[in-house]
Amino acid sequence: AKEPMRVLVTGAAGQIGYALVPMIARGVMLGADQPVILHMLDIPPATESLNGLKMELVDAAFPLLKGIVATTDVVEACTGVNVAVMVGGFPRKEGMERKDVMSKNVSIYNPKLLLSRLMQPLTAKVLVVANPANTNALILKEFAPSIPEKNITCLTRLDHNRALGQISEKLNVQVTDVKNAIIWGNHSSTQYPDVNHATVKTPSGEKPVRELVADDEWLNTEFISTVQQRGAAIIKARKQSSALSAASSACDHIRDWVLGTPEWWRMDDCSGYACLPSFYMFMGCLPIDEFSRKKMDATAQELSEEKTLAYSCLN
Ligand code: NAX
Repeated sequence: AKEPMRVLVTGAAGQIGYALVPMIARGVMLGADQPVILHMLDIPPATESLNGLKMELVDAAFPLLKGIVATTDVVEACTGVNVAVMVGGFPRKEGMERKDVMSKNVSIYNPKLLLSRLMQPLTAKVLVVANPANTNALILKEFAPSIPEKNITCLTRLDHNRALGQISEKLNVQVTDVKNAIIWGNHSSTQYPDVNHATVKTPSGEKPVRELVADDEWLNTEFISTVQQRGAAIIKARKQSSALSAASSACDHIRDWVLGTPEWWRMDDCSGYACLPSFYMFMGCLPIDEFSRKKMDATAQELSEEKTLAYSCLN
């Protein structure tokens, strides 16, 4: 039998945590034959709720779940983990400025304060989910040079999956038949969902999405804004932000990273940040038209502003 893998979920007592931990315990993230030990971290005000979650996990009797660490102690939570999903953070509340949220979150993701010495060995694969996800990942990377850069990523897979979902609905095809969509830039409303290279599997072979949709106007306007604004639409409908889709996409991200995938998908490594060089290197051979370039420049500009704001909060 395989050795259990230790998976840390920070902010486990929150909404995404509640959807995510059972998925991990069922093998959705690391495979149906991979035993796991869950490390769940939250802050002291969430202690009771974290314990309630632990009780539910015990009650669910997940065969793959070999242990549970539920704690508010960062060292205990981080020790020996193989995978770290960083969901813990402060959501923006009414009356709060962007800068207030940034300064709280940046301090959480500043490993000088928290993390750098804790990930031992430093081979853990880290996925930052908490917003601003790209910037939090950048802060983590910049202040924890001992964690290999390629091991720090952030979640854009939800946006990617949203793009696949929209195309699949529009064309009435299986979502698994839609391939090679790209999300460029920030996990925010400036992101650019790009289907210029995307295809759909049909009985007569792979066909470009643009050819099948045959409606450039829809692809260049409504499709893009629907994906960009999907998070806001969910908040409006549910009065709470996306949780199950975020949790499921986090599992997709880690699963494809650990187990591999033949598909294109965006695993933000936040290196170079505003220009994401290694991502561009991989994607560098793609032709980028003027429309796309403008959209990419706008989101790169936002990332660069966020970076400046984040640094001003640290000083
Ligand atoms: P919740 O507010 O329900 O949960 C957050 C949890 O984090 C709480 O239990 C809180 O006590 C805990 N927490 C706060 N500070 C902490 C710290 N220093 N250490 C450990 N835990 C801490 O939010 P939820 O809906 O679960 O969302 C979590 C984060 O995911 C938010 O920042 C949200 O914006 C972000 N999202 C990111 C997405 C993405 O695609 N990248 C999509 C979904 C989601 O909006």
